[in-house]
Amino acid sequence: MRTRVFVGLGSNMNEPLKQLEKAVAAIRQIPDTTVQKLSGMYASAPMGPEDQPDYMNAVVELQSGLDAQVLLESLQMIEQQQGRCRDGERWTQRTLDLDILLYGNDVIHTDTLTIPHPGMHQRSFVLQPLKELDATIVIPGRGNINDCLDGDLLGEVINRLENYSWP
Ligand code: ROI
Repeated sequence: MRTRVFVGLGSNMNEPLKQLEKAVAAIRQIPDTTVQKLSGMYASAPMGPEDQPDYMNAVVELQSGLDAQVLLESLQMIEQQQGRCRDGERWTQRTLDLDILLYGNDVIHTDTLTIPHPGMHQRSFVLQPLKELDATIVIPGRGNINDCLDGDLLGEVINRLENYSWP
């Protein structure tokens, strides 16, 4: 059985756009997993400390037969391959961030994984690209995506790169 999964991508170091493109190429290699759709590419001001470069953000839709924890480990391996170090401070710049946003309609709380991704319902750099993929999404525990977008967003400015197309 395969599950519909949405993964958020973010980068603000070492050519962020290339980092996201490389990450999607790597995600395509994850076993028992296919990329169904890619959102547009978004430039966004940093949420959190402002003394860091702007981000590139996007969302990918997958079908995966992997369970959420195994998928998480595959994504963390890709983060590491692209030079992410996790020992630094929270909410600072990063070469690559891959977050499982939604895993079917599952609600998961373990030591390593919280799904839906905490905070996603308030981040326009997640909600806007997600809405492009499916405007009818319901975030378990948070409601309809449009209601989230009309709600209490943590106000970063985001900008869709209208001329961008994925390689
Ligand atoms: N801000 C933006 N705009 N995009 C991100 O992907 C992002 N990721 C983060 C923090 C530092 C919270 N801020 C971000 O982890």
